[in-house]
Amino acid sequence: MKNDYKRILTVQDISCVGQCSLTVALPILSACGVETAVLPSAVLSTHTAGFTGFTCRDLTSDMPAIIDHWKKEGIQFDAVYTGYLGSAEQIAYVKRIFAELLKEGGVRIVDPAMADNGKLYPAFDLAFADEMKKLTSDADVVLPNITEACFLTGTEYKERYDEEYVNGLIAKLHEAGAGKVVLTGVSYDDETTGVAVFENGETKYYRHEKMPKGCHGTGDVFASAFAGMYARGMSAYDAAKIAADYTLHCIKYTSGDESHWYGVKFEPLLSDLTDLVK
Ligand code: PXL
Repeated sequence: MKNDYKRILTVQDISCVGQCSLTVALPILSACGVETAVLPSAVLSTHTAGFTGFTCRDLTSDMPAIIDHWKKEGIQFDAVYTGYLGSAEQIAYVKRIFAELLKEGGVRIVDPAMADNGKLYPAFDLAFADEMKKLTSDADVVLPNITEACFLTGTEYKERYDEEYVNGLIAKLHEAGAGKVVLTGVSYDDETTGVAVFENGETKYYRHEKMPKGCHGTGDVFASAFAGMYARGMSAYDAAKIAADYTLHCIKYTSGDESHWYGVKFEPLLSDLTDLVK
């Protein structure tokens, strides 16, 4: 019998509270119907975007023994999806995972979660962005937002831009080595936003309604839904469309609740995904 039950590994931190990284990736990937393995890169009490005084235990030194154990057990993955990573050393371990733990034909999905709104997240500097650039060059699919794409390609960040600017970012990412590019938060007007997806030599744009206010954690919701659907064998465009619709639904469901500033209420809407894969 052909084994089409896909197994994905996701490598990112656990922010214990805050609805991002692994607390989002694990349920969403599972809802996409893929067996989900996790490699936590760090444990933080909360995410770093808005909370103060958070704790952080770096788990980098556990990573080589975990990789070695999986190798010894002959454990391999159909896909590896990386999110928020904490250091150049962790990026080096991810490269090892790509080389040693992927099945033949397995896919490397990199969300270079490190920046938004023109700025790097507080924990990162330009040296880290350079290391991330090398990881995205190894990826089969890279999922940056516009800010991250700018840092990865040395392009000036712009709030307003045209298709030529977007195509330029995509071309530079592809020339640097990324197979497919899924550029998120691509917005040409005040009412709509969308995803520009480059695959098989062409770029397609999926446009949808833009909510007046963004929410923290939407990048992780999008990337996880994308990775789950892509790992199932969908095209990047179809996976991006599903992920964008789901993310928008989550933002709408969360909007108006000022007390929920730290993340999106994605849990009650997981059936959007499970219904698609039944
Ligand atoms: O959502 C990305 C993310 C993941 N993990 C941590 C973060 C952030 C964004 O700020 O701080 C720890």
